[in-house]
Amino acid sequence: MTSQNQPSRNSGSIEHYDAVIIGAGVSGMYALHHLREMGLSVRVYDGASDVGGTWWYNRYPGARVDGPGSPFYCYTFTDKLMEEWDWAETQSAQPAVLAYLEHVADEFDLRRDIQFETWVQDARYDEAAQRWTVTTRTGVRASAQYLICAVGALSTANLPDIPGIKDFSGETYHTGQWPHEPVSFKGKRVAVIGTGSSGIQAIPEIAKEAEHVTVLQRTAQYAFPAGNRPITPDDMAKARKEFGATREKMIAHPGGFPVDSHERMAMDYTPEERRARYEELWERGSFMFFLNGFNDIATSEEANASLADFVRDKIRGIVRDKATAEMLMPDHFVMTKRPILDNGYFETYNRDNVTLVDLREEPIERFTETSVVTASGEYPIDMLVLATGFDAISGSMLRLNPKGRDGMSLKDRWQDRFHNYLGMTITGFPNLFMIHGPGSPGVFYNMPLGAERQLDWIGKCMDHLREHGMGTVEATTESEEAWGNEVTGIASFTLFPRTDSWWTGANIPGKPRGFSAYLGGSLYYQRIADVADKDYEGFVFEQARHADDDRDRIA
Ligand code: N01
Repeated sequence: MTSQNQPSRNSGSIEHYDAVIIGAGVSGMYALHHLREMGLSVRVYDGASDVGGTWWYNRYPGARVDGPGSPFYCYTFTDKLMEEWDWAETQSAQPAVLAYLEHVADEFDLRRDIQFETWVQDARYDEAAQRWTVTTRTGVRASAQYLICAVGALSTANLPDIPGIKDFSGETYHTGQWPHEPVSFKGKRVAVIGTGSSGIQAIPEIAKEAEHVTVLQRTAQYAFPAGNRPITPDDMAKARKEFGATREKMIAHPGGFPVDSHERMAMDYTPEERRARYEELWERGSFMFFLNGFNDIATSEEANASLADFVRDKIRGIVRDKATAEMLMPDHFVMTKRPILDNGYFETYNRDNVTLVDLREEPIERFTETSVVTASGEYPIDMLVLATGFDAISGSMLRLNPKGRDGMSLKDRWQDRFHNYLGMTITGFPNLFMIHGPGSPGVFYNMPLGAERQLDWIGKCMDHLREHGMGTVEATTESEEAWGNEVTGIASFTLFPRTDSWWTGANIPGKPRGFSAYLGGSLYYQRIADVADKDYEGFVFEQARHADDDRDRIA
């Protein structure tokens, strides 16, 4: 392996590295740091002009962390960051998260190995060389033994194909591709499509400024009070002091959060006791509703109904107009679409300048230059905000569409199912590792911590190859098959697969439907550690065929 301080060799038009990383978001940044610390030469490519990934792109009004919150939406690999960074709110706003990530990049001098504004348009495996070659849109070519795809679980925008949408002449923005220049809603009639987390965060903010907001809702949603709170200097001092113990708690928790586990089941309590607990959690707000409520909400229809009824009553209590409140009633199992936290979303419908349109009653027929036309009417608008989500989990890998052995494309490999082993590797794609890919806990786990843990495993696997003189590691089809069955088997014990959501791929027309996240929580990390302990059970290795110095000739 080349040392991190040694410049990469450039033979004509191709650069050589030990590892190429695609993506400079939370995962790609840690990947770079970790692999560099191991002594590898590393190059990162990212289409954005700076670090941050999802936090660089999602700048829409109201965007903020909604998980259990800062100071825990952060890296844990060093105490240093915790010691020197002050968080101001429990659910940091997007600019604060981005500032933190920029600080991390400064602190670890990450940018010197990242090439920004560089879109990787091709990645293909060269069997003779046992290496990956990536080509960027600007014509840069690089070869590497390892390809780390830190391409983001929620980064390929879902742009709806609605007749006439391209003819609309007003401003159009997708929340996940929000402009860097300020967007003014003042005096404008704004239509918003989408009431997932992004729409529900953005709508109250847009409504404060716009002349009128028309919300085009396809699926009514449950949303819970965000309960965002300031973090005082005393809170920060305490968090710093306890960070070691907090980290241990995060590792022990099924979702990677610093919360005590519990065994409470909703159906063990009387309806009155359940309601009292829900009230208490509603008052407090935050993701604690799910982490500290009852454990059977996602598995028992009855338990689920008890919470769904509670939230529907809350919506009726908040929204004054009865007809609007009824349109806002969700009818799917609560929590089986990604839970949403809101900052005054339902209250927004009490404003005079907000109209809700139920697309199940009046579907969108088309856009004109100046309006959106539904089955029952025409709504003149000046601006369209698409909060329509993402081709999630597998979408960014498919957009990259790497070509593995025999030139096989990932699109072909994944035509009917997102075949993978341990959520990180794919048969036919040796030495390619995905972070937060299908088959991993991904979005069901504290994502910065999940990325650290996956990358630590990947680093050890790379060490194993080096120590044994191996050139490649690759999953077997049998291990992929068994892993796929394990993932769907765990999901089948829950209500999750029974609702259409981006978790099941149902939001993207034509996408194979299947629940692709590993729902076993922290058990996943035990599983991948066991595989490593058993000499990487389920993988095959090839001897290294070339010494480092042969690469120039081969490429
Ligand atoms: O996307 P979504 P999102 N016509 O897919 C609707 C994370 N996140 O960007 O439900 C009409 O959830 C679609 O309707 P339906 C978080 O994990 C985190 O909001 O498919 N409507 C839905 O209402 C989140 O879950 C934060 O029927 C159409 C909406 O658009 C994930 O990102 C903040 C449509 C899409 O909702 C994605 O959230 C924000 C069409 N053709 C997001 N197509 C944090 O706070 C789609 N819709 C950390």
